[in-house]
Amino acid sequence: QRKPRVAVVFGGRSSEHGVSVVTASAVLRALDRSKYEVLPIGITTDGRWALTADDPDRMAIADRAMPSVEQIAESDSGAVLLSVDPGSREVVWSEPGSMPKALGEVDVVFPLLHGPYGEDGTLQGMLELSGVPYVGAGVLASAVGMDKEYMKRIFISFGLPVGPYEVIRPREWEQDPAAARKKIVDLAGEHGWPLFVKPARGGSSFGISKLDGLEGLDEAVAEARRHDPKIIVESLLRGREIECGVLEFEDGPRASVPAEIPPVTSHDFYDFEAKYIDSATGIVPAPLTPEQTERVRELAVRAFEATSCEGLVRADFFLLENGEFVINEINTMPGFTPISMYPRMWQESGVSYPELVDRLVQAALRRPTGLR
Ligand code: G1L
Repeated sequence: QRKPRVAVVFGGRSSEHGVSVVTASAVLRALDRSKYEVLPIGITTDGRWALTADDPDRMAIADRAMPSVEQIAESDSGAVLLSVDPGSREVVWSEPGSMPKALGEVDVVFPLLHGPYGEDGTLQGMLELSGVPYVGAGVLASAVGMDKEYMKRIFISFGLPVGPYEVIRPREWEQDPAAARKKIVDLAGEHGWPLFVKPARGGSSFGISKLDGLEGLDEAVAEARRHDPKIIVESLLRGREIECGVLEFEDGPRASVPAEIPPVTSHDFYDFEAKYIDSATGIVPAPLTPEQTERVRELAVRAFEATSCEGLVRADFFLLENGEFVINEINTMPGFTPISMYPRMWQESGVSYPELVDRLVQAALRRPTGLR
């Protein structure tokens, strides 16, 4: 019997292109070759799809420089769109103006892409249409994970505690900015300054401002609106930052031991890897009481279920001074090198990195394709 063929898709037109290549390097290294065939597919920084060398060593950080798909592309399709044939599950690409070419059959896709078209549900939608199973969150959970407003609405409706916030929609700001400003000022009136003004969608830290008072409010809104016409304003949550990983096992999702992210002091030195790979800083397991640990693990699994996640999720919380947990966000595509928080939390829970990668592929292969 033929081994399942896993297509690892990585790189892409994102500021985190290099992080994605480094992550793909680790995933390619961890995939059990006696069990799976592997097809590495890179996306260049200008959006062309290419078959790349199956050579994890060439995809690592070298001399403090991030690797790129350009460096390891073997056959560059020149195509801007790759698709998967729904009948044959054959990966095909077409160069503008010529016939589509087949790359080979795939049984499951492992998407390692950041930002728009990677983790917002659009790539996932393309794979749904193709009938190919893929690792991680589906269309809805991916899209919800990228929209801070709907994420909070779902948390609230499932009884998960969230912090104070307001949403300003595009037309609210355009048609009645005074009323929109009042919503923001009233939030501060009730919960105090500072406030954080953020684009509602997009996972990165671009476009975020901290407001200590009325001064700079319009500029903060304008800056966030440059990234997304819908913005969200959040109160500062004072407390400890706690994260928890959820992973889908054969019998359902389970929570890892939680981790704590110590507060950053302004003069903290960030080394190159810590900054890009979300590593080193976290304390695993988090120093919590057994009751606190149980509580946060229960909330993390509930967040996974509430957003109908699949495969995995990292849930991020604040532990407030009054002892209550508040959920800040979920991440359907968390940092995923062996030294990133999510794999570290599972390592500490008895699941090694290769086992983690294998469980994710197996969970994807179990999931039904087509109408569901
Ligand atoms: F497929 C998984 F497992 F769901 C998955 C996909 C992507 C887990 C983690 C990630 N993370 C990334 O792709 C990234 C953080 C490296 C994007 Cl730059």
